[in-house]
Amino acid sequence: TTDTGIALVERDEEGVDKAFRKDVLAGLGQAPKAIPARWFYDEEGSRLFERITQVGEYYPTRAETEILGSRGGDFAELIGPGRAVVEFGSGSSVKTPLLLEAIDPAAYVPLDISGDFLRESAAALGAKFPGLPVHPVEADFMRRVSLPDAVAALPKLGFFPGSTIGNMVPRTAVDLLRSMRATLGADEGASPLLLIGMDLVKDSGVLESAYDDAEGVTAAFNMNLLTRINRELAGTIPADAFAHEARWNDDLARIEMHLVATRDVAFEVSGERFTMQRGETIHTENSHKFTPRTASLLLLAGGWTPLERWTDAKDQFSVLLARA
Ligand code: AVI
Repeated sequence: TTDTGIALVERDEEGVDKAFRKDVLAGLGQAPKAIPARWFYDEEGSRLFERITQVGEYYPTRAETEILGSRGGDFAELIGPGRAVVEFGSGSSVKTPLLLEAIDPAAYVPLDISGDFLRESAAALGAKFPGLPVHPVEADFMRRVSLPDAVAALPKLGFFPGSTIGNMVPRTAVDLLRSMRATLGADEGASPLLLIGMDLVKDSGVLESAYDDAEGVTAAFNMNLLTRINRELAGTIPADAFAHEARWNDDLARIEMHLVATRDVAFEVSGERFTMQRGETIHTENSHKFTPRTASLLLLAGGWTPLERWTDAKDQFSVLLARA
């Protein structure tokens, strides 16, 4: 799997992230080779991802921001004031303020595995909305999370922008949607809502450019995984023997990112030896794209009933509101 998943960091005596080593060794040892996309996001990877969101070809961030910025009236009407907004992943970006401004929430609860991101985004949001109680929770939201007592009695709105759900294979995406229901109290009889961003199927040329921009930022983001492996896992992977590739897999409706060996190579990682033939790839990411029907089906499979759906003016990206 190349899923974006998260787990609390456990290190060995040498400070090596054990899960990273396990995933990389297992992923390089299997055929075809694949490493989970979550390992892109070291400091450099996170910085490169921020740059991706600004390149011309990468439309999702702009399109989703357009939707959130232009549908405030609808959000106010359908969601209403007084909810605790629980954001899955830290929202220091421009997107979260757009939602908070529109619906006048009673509290904001950012959930993130990374305490650093969490504190930064909580502080930024707190400064922007001085009267709003902010309760950051450091947690792995792939599992059910206990929310702070302070928001126990409030109705909840889950917020999961960015089409991050698309980085998961359907089975994992459904598990996450079900965990979100549990985190938001649906199993205790509450009626939470979920506002979620889901990218749309479109012309494969547009999609492939979005994941292979002319400036090479996405290529650098993909290649940075090799740099990270070499640095953190005593790797000897020759970066000059690999090239970035973004391919549209039409059967599975997803963009796949691969690192393609441009010649036969042999290298070591954590003392283990691997060989690759020219043309063989390491599959590093899936980014699933949806149609209105597949988006609805996925939500339904995860225990959520779609209520409303919005797209940007160019019909590139969708934001859906669902109830548990
Ligand atoms: C984080 N995620 C939604 C991005 C996406 O579009 O799948 C990650 C990304 N990978 C390459 N470009 C952006």
